[in-house]
Amino acid sequence: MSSNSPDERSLVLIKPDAVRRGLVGEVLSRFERKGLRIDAMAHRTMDAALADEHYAEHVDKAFYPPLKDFMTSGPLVALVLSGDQVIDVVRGLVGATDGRKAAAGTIRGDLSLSNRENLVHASDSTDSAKREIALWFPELG
Ligand code: 3AN
Repeated sequence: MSSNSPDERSLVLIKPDAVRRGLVGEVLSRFERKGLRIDAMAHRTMDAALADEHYAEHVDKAFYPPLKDFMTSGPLVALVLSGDQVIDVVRGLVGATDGRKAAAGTIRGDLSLSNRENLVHASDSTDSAKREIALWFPELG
């Protein structure tokens, strides 16, 4: 990205397991210490319709029904983060999907033992970030 391009944005969800376990501050502080900016933040509970839209690419997968139950099971914290190459930077901080396999030093590697209850969602491309930000924070559009 050239120096005069606007910084990227990523949609991040600190999932209900992180809220229940009291890990919101821990997760947020990792993003802040990295130097990323918090452009928006909201305490929300995902309903069924929002889950189906957010996970549109997964709705037909076998793991989706329990994932939907989990994601709608309690409040989460939705964030828009920005910074240089934020999408890849955040995916690196979060770690591999399965917390049992994620590298030590990552959020999932340090704090999750599950591939469903894995604490954080983070956009995986600029297209998904645009779509997800419009879904969660339409006012930023
Ligand atoms: P990531 O969040 O690492 O981008 P995706 O987009 O492949 O992973 O999957 C979305 C979410 O679905 C994951 N964060 C995880 O909670 C859940 N998930 C993915 N794969 C599985 C699986 N095999 N079994 C249970 N849950 C899964």
